[in-house]
Amino acid sequence: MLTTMNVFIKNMQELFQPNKTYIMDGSIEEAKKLVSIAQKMKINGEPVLKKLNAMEYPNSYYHRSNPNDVARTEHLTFVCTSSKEEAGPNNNWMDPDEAKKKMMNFFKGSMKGKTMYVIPFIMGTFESKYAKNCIQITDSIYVALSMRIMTRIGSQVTTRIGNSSDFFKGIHSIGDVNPDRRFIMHFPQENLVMSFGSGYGGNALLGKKCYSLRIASYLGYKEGWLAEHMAIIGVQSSSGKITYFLGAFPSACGKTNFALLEPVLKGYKVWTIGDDIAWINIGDDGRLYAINPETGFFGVAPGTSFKTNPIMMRTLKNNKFYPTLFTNTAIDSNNNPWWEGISEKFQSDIIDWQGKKYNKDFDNRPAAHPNSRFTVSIHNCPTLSEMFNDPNGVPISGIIFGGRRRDTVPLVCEAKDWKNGVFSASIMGSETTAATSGSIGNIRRDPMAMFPFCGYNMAEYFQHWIDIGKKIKNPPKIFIVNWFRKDKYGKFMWPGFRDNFRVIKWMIDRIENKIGFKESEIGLLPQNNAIELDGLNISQRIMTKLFNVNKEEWVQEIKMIEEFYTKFENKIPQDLKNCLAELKIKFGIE
Ligand code: SAT
Ligand code: MN
Repeated sequence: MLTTMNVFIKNMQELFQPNKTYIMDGSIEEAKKLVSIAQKMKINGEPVLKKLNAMEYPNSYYHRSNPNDVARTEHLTFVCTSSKEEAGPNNNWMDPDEAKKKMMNFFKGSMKGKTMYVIPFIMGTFESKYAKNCIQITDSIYVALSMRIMTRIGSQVTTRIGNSSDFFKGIHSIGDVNPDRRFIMHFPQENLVMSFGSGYGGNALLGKKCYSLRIASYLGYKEGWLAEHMAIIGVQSSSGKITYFLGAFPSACGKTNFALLEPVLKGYKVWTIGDDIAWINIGDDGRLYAINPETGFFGVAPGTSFKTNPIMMRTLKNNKFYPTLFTNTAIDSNNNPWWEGISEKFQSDIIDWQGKKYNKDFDNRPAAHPNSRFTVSIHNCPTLSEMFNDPNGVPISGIIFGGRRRDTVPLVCEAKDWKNGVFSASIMGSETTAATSGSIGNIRRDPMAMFPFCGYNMAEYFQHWIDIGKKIKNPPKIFIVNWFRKDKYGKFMWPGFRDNFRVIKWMIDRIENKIGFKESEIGLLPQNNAIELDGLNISQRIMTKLFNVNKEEWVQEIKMIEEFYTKFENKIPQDLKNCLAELKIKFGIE
C-alpha cells in the first residue's frame, strides 16, 4: 500500500510531468551534489550558482535572480478560506476552488524537462511536540538548497508522517518567472500552499512566511498558540542569569541585528535563538515558551558590516555549514560579495547585481539590490544559544514590538499590562521598506509586524492575543520601541545598533522590578537618567526629544488608528476599543 506521502508525490508527478523526481535526504553529500549541478546549470546564460572567494567566504555561492523577482509580492499573495470574512480585510482573498483552478493551469506540465525536488522537512526539532511535519515540492534547485539551510530536512520526517495525512503541503514551481503569472495561494483550512512564478525567499521557501507564519498563525488560533514574526534572544547578565526576549519588527527593520546584538554595556552577552519566526506556546508551568522553527538566517545584506553587525559578518565568514548563498548582491574584483555599507572604503571594479560594471560616480543606483540577501545556517553563528535545539523552547520575560517611525513613537515605552500591550502592538505603524515590492517610506499599519503574514482575520487574531494573556501566569512585560526617530534635519537621533542594548538593559531592570517609571498618555516611560548612557555622546536635549509624546502627532496617529480599526467593521475586540477610547480621552479627543 502506498503511504499518503507517496500518493502525494505520485499526484505531483502526474500534475507537473517532470523528467526526474528527486527526494532530498538533507545530507552533506547531497548538498555538494546539488551545488555542483547548480554551478553547471545555466538560466538565461547565467550559472545558477557561482563560487565566491573561498579564502574570505568559505562554502559560499552567488546567485542572481530574475530582475523582476527580488522581493515578496503582497498583491499577488492570497489567503483562500471558504469565506472572505475568515481571511479578513488584512488579506487578499480568493475562493479556494477558483484559486486551485488557476494554479492547476499554471502547474500542468510546468516541470517538463526538469527535476522535481521533493523536500521532506520539519519546522522545529524532531523531538519537539511543537514541531510540524512538512513537504515541499519545487523545480528550483536554488530553492531546494535554500530550504536545506533554513529548515531541517530528512527521512525522519517521512517516518513521522507515516500514513497520516496531517502534514503541510507546499507546492512550488518557478515557471517562467513572469509577474503576470505569479501567485502565492494559501489554503489554511487544508494545510496547503501553492506558489507559482517566483523563486524569491518569502514567495518560494514555503517553510518560511507561507507556512510558519500564515498557515501556522491559523493553526495557532485553532490550537491555542501563537506563530509570530519575531526574533528570540537570551540576555545574559554578569551574574549568569539569562532573560529571554521576543522582538517583533517589520521586514528590513533590524530584527536580524537585534538577534545578533553585541551589547555595548560590559558584563552582558546576547545569545541568539532566532531572527525571524517564533512559535509561542503555553508551557506546563503556565508561562510562555518560544521556539525558532527555522535553522537559518535569510537576512538583508546592504548595511551589514563589521561595524553594524560584527556577529553576522563572522557568521557569513564561518565555514561550518554548507553552503551559504548570496543573492542579488554585487561582486568585487576579488570575487567577494559586495553591498552598500559593507565597508567604509569604496572598491572599484564592482559588478552590480544585474551583472553590469558599476561606476559609483555615474551610476545613480545602488550596486547591490536594496533587498539583496544572504541565506546562511544559524549553526555558523558564534552566539547561537545552547537552548536553540531545546524541544520546549525558552521561557519569555519580555516582548518587544518596534516599528520604523521618523516621529510620534518614543524610543521605548512599556505597556501597563498585557491588554494594553496587545493594544499598543495592534496599532503599530511602520514605514515601508525594500523587503516588499512597492513604494518605500510610507507609513502603514503593521500590527505586531504581522500585517502581511497573518493567515486569518486580524481582528480575531487580536482577540486570540488577548485570550492567550488570560491563560498565562505572570505574563511577560510588553515594550514598544522605535530606534528610528529623526530630528528636523532628517538625521537619526538615536545611534541604534549596539547602543540599542542600553534600552534592553532598562527593560531587564523593569522586569526585575529594580526601577520605577514615568507615566505618560501612551504608557510607562523611563525616569530621567534611567537609561545607562555611559560612553555615549548624546545630549540631554536629544534624550528628551527621543521621549517626547507630541499631542499633535498623536491626534494624527489616532485618526490613522481609527481608520485602520474601521476596516475590520465591528470585529475589533471590545478590550481594544476601550483602550482606544481611553487613549482619546488622554489626548482630549472627543
Ligand atoms: O522574503 S521574506 O519574507 O523571507 C523576508 C522578509 O521580507 O521578511
Ligand atoms: Mn521577516
